Amino acid sequence: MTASPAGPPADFDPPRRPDPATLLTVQQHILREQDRLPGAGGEFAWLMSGITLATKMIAARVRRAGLTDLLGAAGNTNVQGEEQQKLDVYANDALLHALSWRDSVGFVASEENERPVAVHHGSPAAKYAVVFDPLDGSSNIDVNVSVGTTFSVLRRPADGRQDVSAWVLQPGRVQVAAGYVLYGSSTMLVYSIGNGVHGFTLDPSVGAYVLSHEGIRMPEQGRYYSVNEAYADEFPGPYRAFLGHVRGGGLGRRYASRYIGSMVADFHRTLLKGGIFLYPPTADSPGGKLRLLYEANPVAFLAEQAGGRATDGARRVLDVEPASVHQRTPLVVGGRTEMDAFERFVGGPAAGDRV
Ligand code: AHM
Ligand code: MG
Repeated sequence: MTASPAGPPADFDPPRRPDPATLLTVQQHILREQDRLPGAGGEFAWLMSGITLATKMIAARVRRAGLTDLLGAAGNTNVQGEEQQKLDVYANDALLHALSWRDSVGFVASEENERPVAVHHGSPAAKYAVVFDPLDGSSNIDVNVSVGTTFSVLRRPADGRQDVSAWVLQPGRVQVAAGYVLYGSSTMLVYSIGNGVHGFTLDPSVGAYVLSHEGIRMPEQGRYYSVNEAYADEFPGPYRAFLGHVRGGGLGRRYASRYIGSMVADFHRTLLKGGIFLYPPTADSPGGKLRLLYEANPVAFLAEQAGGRATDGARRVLDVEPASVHQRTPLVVGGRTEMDAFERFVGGPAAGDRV
């Protein structure tokens, strides 16, 4: 028993400090990290728990996709004119549902909804907008290849404006948090609130995302380049010249190509192993295919936080001022060596503008 300084011995044990060697869940990590965000209280962690809950629901469905009646098209087309998969619909509903319980969420915008959805917009408690692609790479579902969810959290406009444009159409550099969940051979959540990039692996036996990759740094040079080379004849000349330079050994080593066709999976490899991922302008998509707000911006934020860079071929992705919710952009993202070389061929932010 512990002796109390002024009286009889205490009838309780001293506090038990958490053992740093024990498991750290993403919720504990967010609670620890959110102190860095000005004005964020418990509601930010509660918002993020909506994303972790919904993505665990999505992961459970993805894991059982071949066992249920969920494979194949739902018979609808989304705003991009693409066929919606049933899992797209489920994933979108899961995120919308989970976030609609969070008072701090004013608006959500999703790849699967033509217009942003007002959640608690108008309430003084509403501090954030959340934009997401609920199931990226969904054409890969039927063949059991990795897919992902991407998300970005934006703060409500500082000037008090209440129009949806002011809430949602903000440049990526002001993202409060961004991340993705990769439904791969394991399910991983990777996120940043501007203090490095941290990865958590879903332990299905306990249903928690557990810290597995703290402080991820993108290698300065990798061994892979990642692009849909079937479209190479349509790429602008400087892109083709850059790829020829890489193949020809111009970066001082032999590169291999890797292309999954799920941006989250291709980016995840680039983040961990280095190299470069490109979705250039093509004849079909002269402005690029990927979406700025909920695909390119989260990935660009994570890349910069991990020591890499991201450009649209002319500008830093995070500096692009969005004009519409589903705006597309070319995207080139990678480690320092590859991005330096890319920018010598294609252009990009001047060195002084880089973060
Ligand atoms: P989606 O949002 O309709 O799933 O499309 C985005 C996906 C990305 O995950 C991937 O990088 C790209 O489309 C692949 O496109 P392509 O088949 O033209 O190479
Ligand atoms: Mg997508």
